[in-house]
Amino acid sequence: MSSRTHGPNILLTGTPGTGKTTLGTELGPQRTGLNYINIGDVAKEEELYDGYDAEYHCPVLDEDRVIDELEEAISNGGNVVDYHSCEFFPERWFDIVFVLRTDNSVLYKRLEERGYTGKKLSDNIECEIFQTLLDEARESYKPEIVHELQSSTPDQMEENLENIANWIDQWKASHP
Ligand code: DAT
Repeated sequence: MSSRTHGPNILLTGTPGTGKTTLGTELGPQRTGLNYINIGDVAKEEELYDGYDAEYHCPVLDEDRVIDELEEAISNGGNVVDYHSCEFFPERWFDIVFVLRTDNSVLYKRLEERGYTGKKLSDNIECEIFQTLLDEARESYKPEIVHELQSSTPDQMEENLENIANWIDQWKASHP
């Protein structure tokens, strides 16, 4: 069983460009005392890859090694984890899951600005239209811990930050 000595574990998921990194970084140590973990960055630093995806021109994440790498930190609690997929994490890792959602036209602009074009751009927009990550989260975790958050505007970003910070305070108060 996990001890959660350092607080709750939060998963931020959603289509690339919906604001996970921005929200996770803002929530990080200064504001909430929680540790921010970007799975993509961890994989890059530790080279946790298993082959190369020729279609998307990117390395394939070695999910088992990611889990081994983070198991200890996660079981101590107090983490905000950011990744655009969620079904391969152990269900017991997370106390709450937030799925960020963005209006298609807004997301399109953000991904274009990031340099996405062609199939990579259209596949990610489709991923958002078909709410792929929301469905994946609802299938992988208890539906009552999965929450959809709108993340199209700066006001929504600020509102999400406040709501999550409040949730963390309440969790800490009820787990002394
Ligand atoms: P992700 O980590 O999900 O790929 P990001 O945090 O890198 O997304 O955000 C992508 C870009 O969009 C970045 O320039 C910040 C901006 N952004 C994200 N959420 C936003 C919001 N709710 N309002 C305005 N801009 C936002």
